[in-house]
Amino acid sequence: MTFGNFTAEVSKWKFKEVGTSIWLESKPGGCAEIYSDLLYNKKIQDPFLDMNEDQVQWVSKCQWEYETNIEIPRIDNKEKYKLIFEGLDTFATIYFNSEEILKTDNMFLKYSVFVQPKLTNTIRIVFGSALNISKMYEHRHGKLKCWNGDPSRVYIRKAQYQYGWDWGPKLISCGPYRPTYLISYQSHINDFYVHGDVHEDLSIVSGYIETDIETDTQVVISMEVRSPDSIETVLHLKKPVSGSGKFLQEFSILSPKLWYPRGYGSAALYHVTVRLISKTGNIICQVHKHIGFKRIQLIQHPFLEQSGTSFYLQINNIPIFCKGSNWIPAHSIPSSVSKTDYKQWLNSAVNANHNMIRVWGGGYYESDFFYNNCDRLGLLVWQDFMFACGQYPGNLKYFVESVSKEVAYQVQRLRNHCSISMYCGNNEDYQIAEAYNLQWDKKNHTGDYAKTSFPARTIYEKIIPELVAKYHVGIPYHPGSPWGGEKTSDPTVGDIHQWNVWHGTREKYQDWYKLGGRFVSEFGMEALPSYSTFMRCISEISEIYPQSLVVDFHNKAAGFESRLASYMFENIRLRTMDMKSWIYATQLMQAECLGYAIRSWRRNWKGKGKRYMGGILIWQLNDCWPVTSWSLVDNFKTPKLAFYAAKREYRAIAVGVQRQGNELQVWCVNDEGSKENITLSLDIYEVFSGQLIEHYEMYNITLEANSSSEILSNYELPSDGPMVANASIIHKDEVLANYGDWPQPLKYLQFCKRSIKLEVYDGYVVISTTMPIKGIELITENNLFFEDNGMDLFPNKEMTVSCPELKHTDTVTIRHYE
Ligand code: BMA
Repeated sequence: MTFGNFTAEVSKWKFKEVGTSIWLESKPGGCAEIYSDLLYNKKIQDPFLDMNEDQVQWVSKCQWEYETNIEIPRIDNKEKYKLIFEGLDTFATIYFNSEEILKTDNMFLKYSVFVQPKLTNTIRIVFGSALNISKMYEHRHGKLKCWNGDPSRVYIRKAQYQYGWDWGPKLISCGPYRPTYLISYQSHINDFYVHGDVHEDLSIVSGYIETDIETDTQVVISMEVRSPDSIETVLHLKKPVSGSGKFLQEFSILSPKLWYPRGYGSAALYHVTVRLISKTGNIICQVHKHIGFKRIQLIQHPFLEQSGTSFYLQINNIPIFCKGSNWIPAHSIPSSVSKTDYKQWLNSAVNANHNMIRVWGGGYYESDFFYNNCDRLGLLVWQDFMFACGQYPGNLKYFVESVSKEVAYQVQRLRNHCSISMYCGNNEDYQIAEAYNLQWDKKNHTGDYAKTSFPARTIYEKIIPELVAKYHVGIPYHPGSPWGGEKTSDPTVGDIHQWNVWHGTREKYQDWYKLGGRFVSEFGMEALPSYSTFMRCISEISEIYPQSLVVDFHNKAAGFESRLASYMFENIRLRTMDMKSWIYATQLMQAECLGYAIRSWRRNWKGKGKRYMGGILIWQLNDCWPVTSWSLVDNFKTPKLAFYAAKREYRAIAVGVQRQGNELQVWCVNDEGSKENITLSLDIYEVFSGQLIEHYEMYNITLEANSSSEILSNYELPSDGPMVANASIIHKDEVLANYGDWPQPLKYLQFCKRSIKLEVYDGYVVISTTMPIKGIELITENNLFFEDNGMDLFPNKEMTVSCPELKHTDTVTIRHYE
């Protein structure tokens, strides 16, 4: 917030195609993009509806211009006037009162220009066609390798997913997509940064506040740090200054309240305010930030009993098992994502027991609002730089210069966010190098790879790490995702993307336990979104069936028919192929698949010196349009059943069961402190009849702190028919964790008729059964959110499922696997 000076923000643009004469009003709000503006004016059909995406491709081939007037309250010759663009997508020529003042070519940069305004001013921006320009570069420099989208995309610094992805439409937009404003000042705080080093015994944080100011006169900088609970003023200092520059103020805080990721403590944030104060004591300018302090290490040490090295984060001396998913842009048109949307999306990550989210490299650097919320929620952010699945032209001067500015700017912005916990050079560009045999000499560490066919190594191995080390000291940097070891697929070093389920060799998901790595930063399975989502994106009801043209159009994954079909046919009994049953079946399959992976991989978090796996990130949390994809939650924020599977498996305490032939192994993962006097209760039921065959209890179990504990290694199942095992971890009558392990594949199971008792109340339902039931889905007509869904239910384990908006008069229907 600024005082004294003024800020005039653009709230409304008008726009037209270059060369035409009719101006149209932009969507109100000040952040504008061509697709949303044309849609707002009903000049195009909704690209998310039916197959309209194909009809709107002409838009990206045109040039567009945006114009607005900006009024200012006064002109004072003593003041400076600066026009600021938080984000321009991408090739913009900007005119201020008819004079050209700036040309841009990078969507990820903030631009500012000093101007001499009048009381009323015109800003006009002409946007070139990014598609035509990237094609022009490609024509000039040659076609480069890539997966997903038009390969010319790698030549320009624009959100790559807009060129089309295996979950997203091709909508190559343009426009002033982030805020534009004019500020005036005599003295001004451009920014400040708080750097804090936490001592290894956590007893003190010491560092500095670096304030970047501009001033012609003598002013006083005041720096105030208040404790996270706002009660205590930890620091309040004033310092006179008489010129522009960066001012450093050292500080230290004894017994600091540190920032912890979710599940490990509170995400404590100090309140830091920097002010400029005039000679007369007036506040001229003030900037406020919420700052957290953490000690972070990426632990990569060798093991005694396994090859390779660990790969996990240690925060405030606590080893953290990262549980989360990958974040893609929440909309094909970035400015369409509202603050409410961001909050809801991040809350869904929290609701699914995430402690980490990976901002994937094919989108854009998110707004501060996104990261502020991650800071507040204690969500660790794995931040990719914006390169994905491509051979980038790291040998071209214009490209390297633009990237260097972008990285320097973004790191200096992001370093204010305590949630940032890992920087990563790119997404899968090293895999591209492997797939296309690009020249990648692993012994060459000169930092100059411009003459090889993999010139972007200079960016990932020299430019970015140097800038991260300069501006955000102490945050781990990883050159790529995946990266490490002899090959990017090496499961013993660094992270891997495990796509041999779905893509690759199409392994069975029951074999996930063989497919882990030190950190799996991507793996996934597709499922259809909900029926209501199809109702909203397909206008002809006759097109809403599993194999229809339009349903298929809303799936962009290569070979999805055979991949989805093979996992379905391997696992799930299909009694009918009507749309609702197909949706349920694909969602159940996805939920089973992801549940298997998380359960078996968390088992490898084995305690000191044996942290064989340090994290799991599901591909992907969200969608950018209505589509069948790997997401947990669809574009209209309706969770799929896999959302709940992730939520259950990511709980702080979770029990796992693995079958080896006729024997069961049982373990329990525990992210909390150690727990004693734990009981394991095992109920074995015959699947068809649902009859209880055996009950077994084991007492006095200790769950080790922050690790998995093996409980049973060879419990023999009765051999007369398929059996389902229900394992519960109990402490003094409280069930801490519960899981049902069914014979695989599920398609061979037969059941006698099941019944579920359902009671509906305001805000919750109670369900119970006399026989084990798989995959219960609770549904209301208006899609209300249940806190759990798609769950298994066992006799004598009545479940209360909260559903805050439910009324006792609502109709709740139930579907389950049979
Ligand atoms: C990964 C991602 C994306 C892609 C996904 C699904 O490798 O990095 O590029 O969308 O797989 O194929």
